Amino acid sequence: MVAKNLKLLVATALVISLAACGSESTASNSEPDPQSTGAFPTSGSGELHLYNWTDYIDPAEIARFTDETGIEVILDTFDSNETLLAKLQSGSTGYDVIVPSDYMVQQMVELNLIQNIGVKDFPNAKNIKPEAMNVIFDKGRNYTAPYMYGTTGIICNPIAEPKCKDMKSWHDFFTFNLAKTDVLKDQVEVVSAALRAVGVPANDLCTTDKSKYLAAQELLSRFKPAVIESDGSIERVLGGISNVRQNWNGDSHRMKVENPDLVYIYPSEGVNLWSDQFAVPVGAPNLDNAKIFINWMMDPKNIAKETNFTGYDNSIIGSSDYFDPSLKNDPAVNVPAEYLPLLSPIPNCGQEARDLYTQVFTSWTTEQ
Ligand code: N2P
Repeated sequence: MVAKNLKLLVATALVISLAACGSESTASNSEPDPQSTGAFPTSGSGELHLYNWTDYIDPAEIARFTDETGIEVILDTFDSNETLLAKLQSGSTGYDVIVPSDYMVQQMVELNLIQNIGVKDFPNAKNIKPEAMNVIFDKGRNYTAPYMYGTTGIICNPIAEPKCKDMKSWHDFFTFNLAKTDVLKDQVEVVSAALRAVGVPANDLCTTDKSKYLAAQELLSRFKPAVIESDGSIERVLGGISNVRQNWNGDSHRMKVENPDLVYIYPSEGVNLWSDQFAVPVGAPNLDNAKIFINWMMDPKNIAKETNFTGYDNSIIGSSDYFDPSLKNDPAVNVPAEYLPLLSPIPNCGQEARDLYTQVFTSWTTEQ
């Protein structure tokens, strides 16, 4: 039952991805770069520079990886795909492994920012679930390996703010204007939710119809959250600084473990389903260590520890055998069947729509 739901969730994403791909370009299927071919590295030493989302990897697992491999991990963090992209575009970063989301992978391939490392030939690539193998942003898995995936909904503290219990939709979220409302600092998440709230359907979230963005902008201009921030949500919600928040499901799960009164809401207009990926920037100084790290993370026991830490599901076969029971019992993580039709992949838009997202988000955050 549980496994079936999780499988359905990913399958739903893939079916919709394939259906939605249309004229969007897709990552190429070319052979690995000559410099990255050869036998798989078996032992390590030296360093690995990891650039990851904030609070998105278990420090104890980093330590265990170092014990097992001799590779020291130096961690730096970011708060959005756009921050990650800007960092990579600013020039040589020294990072060996980065963690972009699905839609950003495709942009990074097109911009020649990440390299074809031939993930499909890694020893643990056999553990990737079939439905996560032939993904639209990296067909056949050359550039990326799966890390966590999840959804973006609303977390509500109904004891501290009884009115958030009545929120059924993104429209409610943006118009109730409750005190202590908190929102992601993420242009794709905020603008796509606002577009949904003004009636744009999931399969049209990359529209270039300016009237839709004007409607979203008008809605947003009357929305005054107390906090616009992606990081630190767990502390704010558990500490009573925020009572209602646009939130990722894994962070929501971690909050719910501490405060079972919290409710994760699946807004009726639809919910973004995203998946984060390991990738290696062009020019990474420690390519072998990057491969060893990514392969280590595709071991079911190792990735299960990350799921248990982050609260998000993953796409590695056999890892759910090691999941904490709290994950399987939480509707924020194990999506109830009735909500599955609401999920659609986070939009991977062309440049024109991306620019419109940026315009709406920038003018809204500037006027706050
Ligand atoms: C958790 C990071 C979630 C990543 N702090 C969302 N793509």
